[in-house]
Amino acid sequence: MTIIVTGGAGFIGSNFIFYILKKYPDYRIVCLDKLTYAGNMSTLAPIMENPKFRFVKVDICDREAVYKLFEEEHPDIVVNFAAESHVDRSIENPGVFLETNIMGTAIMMDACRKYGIIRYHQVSTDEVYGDLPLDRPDLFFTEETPIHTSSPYSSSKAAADLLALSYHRTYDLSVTISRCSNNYGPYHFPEKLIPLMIANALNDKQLPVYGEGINVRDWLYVEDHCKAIDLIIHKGRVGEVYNIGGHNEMRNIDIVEMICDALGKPYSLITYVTDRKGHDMRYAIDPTKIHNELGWLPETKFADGINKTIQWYLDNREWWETIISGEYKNYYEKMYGNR
Ligand code: NAD
Ligand code: TDX
Repeated sequence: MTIIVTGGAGFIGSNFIFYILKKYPDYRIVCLDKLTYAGNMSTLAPIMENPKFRFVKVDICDREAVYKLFEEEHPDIVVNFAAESHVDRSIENPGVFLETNIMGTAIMMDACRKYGIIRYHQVSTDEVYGDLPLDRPDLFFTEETPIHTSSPYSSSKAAADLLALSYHRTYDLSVTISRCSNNYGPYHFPEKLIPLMIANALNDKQLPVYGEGINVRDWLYVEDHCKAIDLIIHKGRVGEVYNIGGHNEMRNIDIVEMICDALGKPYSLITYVTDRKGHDMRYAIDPTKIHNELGWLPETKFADGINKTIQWYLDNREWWETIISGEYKNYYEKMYGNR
C-alpha cells in the first residue's frame, strides 16, 4: 500500500505519518509538501532515512509536478492535509487560501481520477458548519448541519468539501471527508492558541486573549484525529462525511489559565486584545456517526493530553524557538503589535 500524504510537514500531517509508519510497517508513505511557513523539515528529520518514507517538495497547485509524482508512485490512497490553516491569516490575505485549499484540492483529485486510486480522503474541519450560540449547550454539529462559514479559511475548506462530494457523484471518485474539531499536541505551529500560549508563557511574554476569552472550542488530541482518519480510509463508506470530536468543549480563557497553572506563570501575563473579526463563538461536534459506524472513540483525556503537550514543548524548545526567531517575528509584530 502506498499513501500520498499532502501537508505532511505540518502539524497534523506529520503526526499522521508517524502514526501510520508505526502501525503499518509495510506501507510506503510519500509526503508531498510545499514547505510554506507552516511546514518544517526538522519535524520529519527522524524519518528521512526510513526506506518506507519519501519526501517531495511540491505545491499541490502545481498540476504538472503532482501528475509526475503520481506517475512515479502509483499511490493507492491519498490523504489531503495540505492547506493554509490559520483563520487569522485568512482574514489578512484570503487569496492564497482560495488557491491552495480549493484549487489544490481540485488538482489532487484530478490526479486521482487520471491515475486511479482506491481512496481520496479530504481532511476538512468543523469550521465549515459556522458556529453555535453559547446559550444552547444542547446543540452540536452533525454531518447534516448546513454549511454556514464565517471566515475566508472556513469558506475555502467548505468549497473544497463540496468539490470533493461533486467529484464523487460526477466522476465516481472514491472520496471520503472528515470534519474534525480543534486539534492540539506535538508539532503544533506556535501561531495557534495552545502552542502560542505555551511559548509566550515560557518566555514570560503577554498572553493575548481575543475579546473576552469566552469563545468555546472542542479540543481533540492529535493522535485521536489520526486514528479516526486511519479508520475512515480503511473502513469508511465512500461518498460519506464523518465528524470527529471528543465532546471536550473549553473556553479559551480556561485553557490559557490552565497553561499558566501548569507552567507556574502568573495570570497577570494574560492580556485581553481586540477580538478576531467574525470570531466564531462555539464549536461542538457530535461524533455519533463515526462511533456507531467505525467504533471510533477518543482515547486521550484533555488533562493528560495537555500535560503531554506542555511537556513536549518543554522538551523540544529548539523546534519552536527556531520558528519564532525567524520570519514568524514579522507576522507576530503585524498581528499583535498594535492590537
Ligand atoms: P498546518 O498549517 O500545520 O500544516 C499545513 C501543511 O500544508 C504545511 O506543512 C504546509 O507546508 C503545507 N502546505 C500548505 N500549502 C501547500 C501547498 N500549496 N502545497 C503543498 N503543501 C502545502 O496545518 P494543520 O493544522 O496540520 O492542518 C492540516 C489539515 O487539517 C488542514 O487541511 C486543516 O484545514 C485541517 N484541520 C486542522 C485542524 C487543527 O486544529 N489544526 C482541525 C481540523 C482540521
Ligand atoms: O492569540 C490568540 N488568541 C486567542 O484568543 C489566538 C491565536 C487564538 N485565540 C482564540 C481564537 C479562537 O477562539 O483561540 C481560539 C483558537 O484559535 P486558533 O488556535 O487560531 O484556532 P481556530 O481558529 O479555532 O481554528 C483551528 O481549529 C480548526 C485551526 O487553526 C483550523 O485549521 C481548524 O480547522
